[in-house]
Amino acid sequence: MIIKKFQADTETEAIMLAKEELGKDAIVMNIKTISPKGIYKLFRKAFVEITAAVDDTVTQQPAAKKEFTVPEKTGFKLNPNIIYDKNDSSLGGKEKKTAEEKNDATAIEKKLNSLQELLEKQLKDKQLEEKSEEKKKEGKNPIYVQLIYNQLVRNEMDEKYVNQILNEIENKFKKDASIDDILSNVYQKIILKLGQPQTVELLDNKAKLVFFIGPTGVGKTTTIAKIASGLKLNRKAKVAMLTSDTYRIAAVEQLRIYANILGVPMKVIYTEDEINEAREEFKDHDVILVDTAGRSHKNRGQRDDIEKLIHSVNEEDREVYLVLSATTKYKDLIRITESYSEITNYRLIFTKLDETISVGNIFNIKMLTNADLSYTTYGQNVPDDISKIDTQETAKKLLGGND
Ligand SMILES: Nc1nc2c(ncn2[C@@H]2O[C@H](COP(=O)(O)OP(=O)(O)O)[C@@H](O)[C@H]2O)c(=O)[nH]1
Ligand SMILES: [Mg+2]
Repeated sequence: MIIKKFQADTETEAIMLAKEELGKDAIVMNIKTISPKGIYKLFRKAFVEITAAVDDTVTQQPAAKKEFTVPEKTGFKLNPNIIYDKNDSSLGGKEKKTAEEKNDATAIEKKLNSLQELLEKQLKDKQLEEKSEEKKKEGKNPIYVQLIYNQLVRNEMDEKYVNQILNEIENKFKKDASIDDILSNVYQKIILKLGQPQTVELLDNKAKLVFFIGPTGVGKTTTIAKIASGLKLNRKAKVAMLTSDTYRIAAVEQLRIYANILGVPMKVIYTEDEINEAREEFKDHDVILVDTAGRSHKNRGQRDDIEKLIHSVNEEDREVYLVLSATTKYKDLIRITESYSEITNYRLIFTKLDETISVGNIFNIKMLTNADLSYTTYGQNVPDDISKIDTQETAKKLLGGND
């Protein structure tokens, strides 16, 4: 798809320019009358800007707009990726305007603005399209697959994994497969790859040690308070808390405040020996939640401390959760997960989902680490803003719009 803007004194002239350059198949996507503002009024009169496009990749014109609409029943909402039709009068592609239309200037302006937004989206799609040229050539249902590809990449899924999924499903389809078929297949693949979430499991007659590790500020302490509350209120578990985050006084105080509110005991541990003492002290408890300091990859001592602490507890008596913020850049998430992988296995908690619309990184990091997903948090409210990750909802968000 080639999309270009043409300016001329009149609409007809602008259209002629477009046809000259893009050929007779060029379609008009948007027409705008531009009145120069401020000082430019003195030098320029109003002119017309049209946006025209021609499809240079697909030989058969994918004219049927409705083919791109996802059937209601799937519940998916694809972002608009509409191929405009020059016969669609709502696009203003007519040569002559009636007097009423001219009077209704604000309504038209509104319409054009929203078209502009769609157009910008399309331009973005075009860039994504170029990246996936190869994919397109081999695809049996190139348009549908392309559409799904664009959507997943727009939601920040790594192209590597998007290709992997699409390669897995494509071959199974005949040429006449509907977008609904393909979509539900991709949806199922995503859910399968996200896997079964795992959350805190209690032991029969022993205290389970649950460690929370991860960078500073991602929400470890807040998440511990949320989980503690859930275990206490919903599961009637006897909860205790420890913290080894002794680098900042405020961090200790923060956990102490939550412990007081929840009415659970809390202790500060400085050494490996102290964790053993605390385990002895809380041996009649069901679960001991352990807060840790955000480990700096530069600080070797800090890293060794966490490693020692975790490995002082038998694997079957412990669970380790790596807490990550969904707002962290993909590159940084890769670096963080890799550095924690050096010291332990873990499950993944994603926090701050309320602060981002893209859930692609959840999928990416799941694929990269092959760790189990567990909880997501979506706000600062303790204890409400947490739940076990809903993989169906995540898959829908990946395939759907950003709302
Ligand atoms: N918006 C949002 N903020 C969160 C969420 N979880 C934690 N926070 C906030 O992030 C900040 C750091 O949280 P904290 O638990 O101290 O992080 P820690 O350093 O990893 O222990 C605090 O202001 C929290 O209220 C969440 O799910 N959404
Ligand atoms: Mg903390």
